[in-house]
Amino acid sequence: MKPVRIAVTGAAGQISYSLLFRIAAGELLGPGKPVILQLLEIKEMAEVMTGTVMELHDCAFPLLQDVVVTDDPDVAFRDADLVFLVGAKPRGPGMARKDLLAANAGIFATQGKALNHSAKRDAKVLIVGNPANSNALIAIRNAPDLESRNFAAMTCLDHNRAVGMLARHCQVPVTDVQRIAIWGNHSLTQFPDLVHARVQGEPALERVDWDWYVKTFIPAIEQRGSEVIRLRGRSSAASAAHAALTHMRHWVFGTPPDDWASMGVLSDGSYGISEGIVYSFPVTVEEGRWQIVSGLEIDDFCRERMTVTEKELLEEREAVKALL
Ligand code: NAX
Repeated sequence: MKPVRIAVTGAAGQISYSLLFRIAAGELLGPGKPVILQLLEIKEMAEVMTGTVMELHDCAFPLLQDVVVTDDPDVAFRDADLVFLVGAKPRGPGMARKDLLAANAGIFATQGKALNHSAKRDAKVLIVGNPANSNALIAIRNAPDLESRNFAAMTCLDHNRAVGMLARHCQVPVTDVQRIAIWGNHSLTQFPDLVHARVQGEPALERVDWDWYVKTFIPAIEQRGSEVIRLRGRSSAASAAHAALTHMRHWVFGTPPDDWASMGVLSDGSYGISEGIVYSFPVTVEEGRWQIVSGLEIDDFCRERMTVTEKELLEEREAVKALL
């Protein structure tokens, strides 16, 4: 069977250390699909990469047909079917989000160009590296020959965090929670929406106290990433890798019936959100194509929060406009 070519950037980093092994084990595409990993890293990480590839070989994964390691984005993305853009510069001490944006913008412009040149025309590209939404926008704008709908920023980790927290609060299995939505930016301004969510088929807000939702749940989800850093001393890695797998599985195989995923996609003006920013919406996926969930009623409470995060994304776009 023809192998699927999967490119991963930042392959020596901590998210990739979990992601690569799960892909090679068949957890992304299932047991029948051989894969070739095409791994991009900067030169300085060559030794770490060699060690990581030794470990991949030492697993003797039956599905892993080949591993390519390179510091050239064109080689990493050549004929790629699925692409995980994980690699980015981390936020340094005292570094503002704006500085992080500037530091990473160049990387995603270069990689967008290389994708345009080398990847399969229908490659699905998931942007994980932060600031993920604006990095996705930069990649889209630098890959004019690829459809913008083939790029998405990852807000699945925020979504999964919200599902987990709501399920624990209601003391139900996570499978009983549906239709959570993350709106906007993968940042502190994101809006985790329970207004449209369901628990065991009933509106979630009939199962939880409004005060708990507004004063505990929303801030906890928004700040979950920082809390993990505070406690672990490093940012979320295994949960981020799991979210990347989940996002890509939804994209390839579809979302479960009656449920949604959250994906950062190029806004088409849905729900009055400005066009031309990468904004997280609730989506459903069928036959490899996502669609923004339509027809949701947006009350003043939701609108206010959706606008705050939209405004932040517009500011980020302004900050990187030279690269768009
Ligand atoms: P690490 O710092 O462990 O790894 C990043 C790797 O990227 C490093 O090995 C670095 O050498 C490599 N890299 C840097 N520039 C590169 C380039 N031009 N080409 C290829 N590789 C390059 O970070 P890790 O914890 O793995 O996180 C990766 C990214 O994911 C970060 O930007 C992080 O902020 C972001 N996250 C995004 C999340 C999301 O939900 N969207 C959640 C988790 C995570 O915080």
